[in-house]
Amino acid sequence: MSEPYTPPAVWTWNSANGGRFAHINRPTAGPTHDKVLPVGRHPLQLYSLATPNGVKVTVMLEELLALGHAGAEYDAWLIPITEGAQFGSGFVAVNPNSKIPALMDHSGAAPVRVFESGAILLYLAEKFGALLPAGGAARAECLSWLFWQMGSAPYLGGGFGHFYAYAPSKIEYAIDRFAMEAKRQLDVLNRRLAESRYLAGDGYSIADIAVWPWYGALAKGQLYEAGEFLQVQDYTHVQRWADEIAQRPAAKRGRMVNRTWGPPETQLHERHEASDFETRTQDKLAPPAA
Ligand SMILES: N[C@@H](CCC(=O)N[C@@H](CS)C(=O)NCC(=O)O)C(=O)O
Repeated sequence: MSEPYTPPAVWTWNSANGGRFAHINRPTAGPTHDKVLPVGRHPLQLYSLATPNGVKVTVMLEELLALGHAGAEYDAWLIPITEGAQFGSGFVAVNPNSKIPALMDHSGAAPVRVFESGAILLYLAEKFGALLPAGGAARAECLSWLFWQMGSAPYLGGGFGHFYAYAPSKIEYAIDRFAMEAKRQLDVLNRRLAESRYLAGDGYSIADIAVWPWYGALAKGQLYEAGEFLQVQDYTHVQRWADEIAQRPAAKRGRMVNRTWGPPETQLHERHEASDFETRTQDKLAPPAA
């Protein structure tokens, strides 16, 4: 890759472009290999990884269980995306877009597939009648913030995060453009949270569950090591909201599920029973101490 760059008449794929995820990126869709997905004993089968998009769904499921919805019991299977597991035939049948999270609901006469984290949150909220206001202005506000997240986070992750943390060279123009947008988005949230305890109003909802794993983590300096660069401490209302959600037991549990990095006590590679949080899978798999 050289600068300045003049695009050719027809784009061609340079599979080794130096980006951190170049080995899994490609310009075509569809499966690369045959792979049947495992199915556990619960009606809800989640295929995911503890990235911010994955954590939305595991926090939601843990919140539903905490509210007493026993039907929200789930098996969470690990999809290691850096190894290309999202391109297996079974996964692509659940999500033709080959990205985590993806959910199968086996509770009805015919299985239902749901992909896109926002669609999964809405599906679960409607299925259990929880964490989404029933109608009127409150529901409209909740859905507005939910869809704000779905539209905004690609600028944060695919824009700012990519060019600040993952691109093979630092391009000032790209970092400037997306740092400005990331700070603008933080300010949008900060102004809303100055006037409202939660995004949709007084009640915690799927809007908070969608936004917290991205912007709560960003505000606490846990994304892209960009806390100082973006001066995240200045967004005091986002800080207050992020700290409050981080204290919720379901948020603490949800962020552990399908997590394979960080301190061992923060990881639960697969989740099949509530008791897995006490006897974590990797503990069972770990060789006995010498
Ligand atoms: N809009 C999607 C985005 C999902 C997404 O980007 N997932 C990433 C991990 S956070 C992924 O699976 N990437 C694998 C790939 O791009 O091959 C959602 O919210 O569900």
